[in-house]
Amino acid sequence: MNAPLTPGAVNALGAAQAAELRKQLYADMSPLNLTPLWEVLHALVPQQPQTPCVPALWKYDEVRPFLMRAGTAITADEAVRRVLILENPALRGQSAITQSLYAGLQLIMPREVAPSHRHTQSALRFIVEGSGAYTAVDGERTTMHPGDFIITPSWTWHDHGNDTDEPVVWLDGLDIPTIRFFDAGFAQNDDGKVQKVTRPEGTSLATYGNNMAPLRRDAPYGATSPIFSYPYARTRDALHQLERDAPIDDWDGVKLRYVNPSTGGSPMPTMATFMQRLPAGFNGKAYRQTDGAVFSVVEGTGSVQVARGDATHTFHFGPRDHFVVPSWHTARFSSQTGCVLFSFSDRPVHQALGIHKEERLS
Ligand code: GTQ
Repeated sequence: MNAPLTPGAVNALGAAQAAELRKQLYADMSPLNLTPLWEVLHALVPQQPQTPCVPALWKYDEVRPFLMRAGTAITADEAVRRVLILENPALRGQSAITQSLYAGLQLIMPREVAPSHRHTQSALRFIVEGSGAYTAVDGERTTMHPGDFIITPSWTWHDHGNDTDEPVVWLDGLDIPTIRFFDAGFAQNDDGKVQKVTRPEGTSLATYGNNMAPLRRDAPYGATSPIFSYPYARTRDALHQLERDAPIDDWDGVKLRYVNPSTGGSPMPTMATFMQRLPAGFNGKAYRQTDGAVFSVVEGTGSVQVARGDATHTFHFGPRDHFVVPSWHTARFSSQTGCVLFSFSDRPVHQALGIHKEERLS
């Protein structure tokens, strides 16, 4: 046994002796669940974001056959939600596409119903293939068309159904990993499979989607937008008009964010959503931001270079492909044909915490 050392005396020891002293300290205190900060400080407080996530691309041509096989392997009823999760290759087994976000492709076959339930997790639906399925939220049904962005607010009953003859596929974006991080998730199944329709389709859009609002009911879903569906037809018109009539941003092309009309902020408290048009011949500049983003390609083709340090991924994308640009990776878009891209991220959380950062590189 060494005699007790006075503070500073460790400086007089050789490196091997100091290392031995520390090793013994760590071993002796470990049963008390004590760990030395100085061994991990650099990793705990990195000089810049060090996400474990990697860039990844899911080509729809490759994914679709597995979705259709899932369609024969299990019913929507038995599965509750028949979804193939898009897992970040570096987060396999965690049901996450970034540290904070979940993404999956949900399939509903003709005449099927995905039964009604509700949960704390917020969900977005971005319609990828097929028209005419519906999602019902809080008594109001919304018919899905490719490119529509549809919201399921936290803790609202929702079921999905398909009365058409075609399979319908959409991208689910949820804040599942975020809610899991806070250990704040609740969920319930509804009594019936299909919730009762209490309001005609389009009521929420008519009430809140025309730059007007009711006099006495301005936030029926708290921090979440009261508009359930943001139809693609309107979004597309806006982007095309801006492409013709307004300056094109060197980084984003023409990019708009969806808003909660009650607040001007994001449609959901945990997720921001965007739609952008890259004009034909667009050759964008590189940017990076702290919020990792998930993209769904709506129309056209293009490519994106996603880089961090020496590692660069180049993804060539077309309609219905999906990809993820992780936190603090630079992204640079280009498109010969012109294209339209939907995306979502956890930006509102970064902004609420005062930690959002974006760099536009030249
Ligand atoms: O449609 O309610 O992809 O609860 C994952 C969890 C979809 C949904 C998902 C869900 C849902």
